[in-house]
Amino acid sequence: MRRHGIILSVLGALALAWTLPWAGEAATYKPEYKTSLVVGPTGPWGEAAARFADLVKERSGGKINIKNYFAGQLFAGRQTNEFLLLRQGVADFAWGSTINWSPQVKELNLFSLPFFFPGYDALDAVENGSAGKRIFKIVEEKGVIPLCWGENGFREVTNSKRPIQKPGDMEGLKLRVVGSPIFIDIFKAVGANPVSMNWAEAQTAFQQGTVDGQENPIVSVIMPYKLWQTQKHITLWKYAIDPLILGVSKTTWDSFDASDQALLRKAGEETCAWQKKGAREGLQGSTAAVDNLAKNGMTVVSLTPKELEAFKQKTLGVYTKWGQDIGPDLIADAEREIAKIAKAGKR
Ligand code: X2X
Repeated sequence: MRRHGIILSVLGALALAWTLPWAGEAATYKPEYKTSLVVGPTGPWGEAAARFADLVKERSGGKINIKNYFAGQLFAGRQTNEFLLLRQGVADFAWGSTINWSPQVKELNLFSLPFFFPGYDALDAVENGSAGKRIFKIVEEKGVIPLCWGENGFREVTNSKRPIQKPGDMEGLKLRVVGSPIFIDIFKAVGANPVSMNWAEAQTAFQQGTVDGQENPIVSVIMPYKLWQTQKHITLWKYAIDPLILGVSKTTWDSFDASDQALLRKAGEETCAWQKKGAREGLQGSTAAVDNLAKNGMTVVSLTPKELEAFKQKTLGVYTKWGQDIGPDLIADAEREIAKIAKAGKR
């Protein structure tokens, strides 16, 4: 009996010795976790990153210290490599645009299908429904843990040459697009001359006038970057939506204990909700954002349903070409959600 007791206590001591380094694992957290962003600190996208870092630092008692690397500092190359950086653990976190991740996660091109999402309700339904959950699962299987959906926004086209009202107005316009192939197809289809370029380089191209235009959301990008300084015309056509995903490298994620994972999830969800609201400010149920563009000297073109249809017709080939890559089931799933929203009289 006594011997038994000794053996047990020896085993107990061994077990304790074994667990001690693990119990002290908090001490082995990295001194700094890196977050990648394509954009700068101004606007809802960049501000959300700062807010998330502050929240996590505060709630973890300073244990999880996130530093934001704005304006593409971490990838020092192509912005469409951001997902790879996460996968390799070069970036621990990213507030990533689904466009930039789409070369690695083909299903994310769903959001770039031209004129597919009629409005915010449809988008929310797809993100929160089974299609969104499937996409998160795919992202996770590829080595990135998605915490929540954020938003860059609906993308509108701007240029320095002329108002765009019909596909013919695109003729000869050199438009900067992201280096994700579906955008080349879309803009060739509507008659423009698309050139892919990183966002950082695009700034110089706008200044020097080596490109005529670009496409990006109003509140998250056009306003913080004051694009009216180089481009006087904007056409509101909501042709594509650009959600963000707050993602964590799986290697980094697995190094956190369960309670810190829960902390990060909760802080992420709260920050994403705040960020989405900010990205829609002045666009949903208000014209404040568009008014602001006009005040800054832009001519604003709104398209009638018939005019929109003319652009839509031009881009039908994009569906044929990209449908297989995105996945017909995923598209059908999203279409069902969008139809439900329309039936409820919303968009
Ligand atoms: O590069 C862009 O256009 C931007 C900022 O919207 C993205 O990162 C997709």
